[in-house]
Amino acid sequence: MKSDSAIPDYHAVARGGASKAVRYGSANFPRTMPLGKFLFEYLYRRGVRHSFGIPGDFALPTFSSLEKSKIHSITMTHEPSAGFAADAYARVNGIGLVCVTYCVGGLNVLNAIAGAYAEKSPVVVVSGAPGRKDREKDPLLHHKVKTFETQRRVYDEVTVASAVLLDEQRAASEIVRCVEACLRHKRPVYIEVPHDMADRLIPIIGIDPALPNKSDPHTLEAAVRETLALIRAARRPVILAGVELARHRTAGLVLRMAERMHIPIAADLLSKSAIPEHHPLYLGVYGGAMSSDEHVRHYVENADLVLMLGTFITDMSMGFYTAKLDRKRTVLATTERINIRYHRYDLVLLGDFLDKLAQAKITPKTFRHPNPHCVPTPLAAIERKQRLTMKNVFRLLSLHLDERSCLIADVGDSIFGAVGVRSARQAQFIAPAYYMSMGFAVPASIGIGMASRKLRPYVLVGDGAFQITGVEISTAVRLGLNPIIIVLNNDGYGTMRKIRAGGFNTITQWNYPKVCELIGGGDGATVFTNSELDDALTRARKGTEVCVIEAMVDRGDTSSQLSRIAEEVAKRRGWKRRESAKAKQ
Ligand SMILES: Cc1ncc(C[n+]2csc(CCOP(=O)(O)OP(=O)(O)O)c2C)c(N)n1
Ligand SMILES: [Mg+2]
Repeated sequence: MKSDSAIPDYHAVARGGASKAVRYGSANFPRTMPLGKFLFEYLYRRGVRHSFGIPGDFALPTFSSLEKSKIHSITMTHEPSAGFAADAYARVNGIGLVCVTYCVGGLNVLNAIAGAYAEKSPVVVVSGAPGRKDREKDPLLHHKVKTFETQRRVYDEVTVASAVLLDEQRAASEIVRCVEACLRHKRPVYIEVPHDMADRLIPIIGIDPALPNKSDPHTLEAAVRETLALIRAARRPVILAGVELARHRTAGLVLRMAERMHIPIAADLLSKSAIPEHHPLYLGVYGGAMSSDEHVRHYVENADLVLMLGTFITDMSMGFYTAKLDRKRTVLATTERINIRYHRYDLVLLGDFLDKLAQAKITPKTFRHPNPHCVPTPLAAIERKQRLTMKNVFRLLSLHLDERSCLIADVGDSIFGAVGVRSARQAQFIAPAYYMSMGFAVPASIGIGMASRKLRPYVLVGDGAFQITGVEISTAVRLGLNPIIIVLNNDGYGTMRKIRAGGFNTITQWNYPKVCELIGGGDGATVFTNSELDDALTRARKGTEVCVIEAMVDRGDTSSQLSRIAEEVAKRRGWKRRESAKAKQ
């Protein structure tokens, strides 16, 4: 592919966030430091600039150290929101931080950290805790659940490393071990700071991080040779670019490989936007019945070789098992292993494997894009006054997003419909697309806003999910952030209703735009027609404050992706849809 200054810099997008050069190692620190000071100085050097959380008595000394550090501490309204904000921040920034108090705070944020674990987002959880002295006679202290170890043991299930800093001699090396594990595995870690330890002087010793792992050269060579032979023999190969490419910042390598070999690329729900969506080789989102369109589904399922690079195979991203991918024509390369057809190679690092593939010489394939003009068309005059539909919400958004936008989708039709959002100019996309925890999107917009002031967050959130964490916009107002929040009001739990109708899908109707009055900031509006949404989005984009746009859609109206998936889930679970009969519930 020719380089031309008029061609957008796809590689800059695929590289993701800037990698920060940091200097660390014992040599760069004084010989002793207060524990809290070292903790936040080390996190700062490893890229953390913001922390999200809520203090508590056991955490006050830790919060004082945080406040004195170069890290900006942001107090949120609720710990789950702090977790979602830190998760989204980590996805853009490369590492995130949550600071909370013992159990009431730590266990409150647990669900968000579980989501970060499931979707590989590198978040460090720092929790205050009862002091070393407090623990001596095992008293019943407030916030304690079962034993003083309870919170740490719970966290062991959702982290790749944990430490309780009760020993001055080992504190520095424990901090380094946890933070490095977070960065290496791109998964959360847990660091507990007893309140009487935060100000203690600790020796700064033994903190040189371990050397990075290396691939076994012979295994690497064999895996690459076999993959290249398959690529040479294939007439219609396709790349399924997975989320690990975004997390490990290796999408650029895959893009280079695709361009040299002329192989088209599809993403999945979790990795959407890891590969620039306006690239000429990009097909769309693949996910069986949930694919962004029939062209991409057809192309991937009829390919004679599917290179799944950094892909998580989940029920969600594979469209509830509607994906048709045959192992005998797939290569699945992840940070855990390389699977080629029916066998696997261990001891090969994904980055090394992709690097070798990107350098290989292969005669470019012939490829004709099946759907080159897939960007939605603007509203026709006749459509402007028509009532808003889910389909048109996603269509209008596609027309408004640009390279400075980050679309954040919450769980529900927001996420399913967003599969089909396709902007002519590359917008970023973030969603809890595997763990699927409601309430992610509004707080995530605060994380994104702090991670990059250049990105304007567009939040798509259902009325149900908004009721979980929507008031967090008060933090956005306080920080001077400007997310555009579209509340999709379909009168309750639309996704659930599609699968099984029942009174349990009913929620209280709020007057959503009025939330701005309650909070004392932001601009609220309700829209009923296509043109009203179009105009509200234009106004919001020109403005500089938080906007809450309540988009009224008919109950029962859904995106085509959700209709197909709901049908599939109900069928598999043997449920009959009684939606029309119980439409009033
Ligand atoms: C924290 C959490 N609780 C419950 C669920 C189950 N759930 C999935 S979608 C959904 C309804 C979402 O309603 P809404 O936000 O209004 O979006 P809609 O489905 O109407 O588009 C529920 C309850 C979940 N995924 N996460
Ligand atoms: Mg709803």
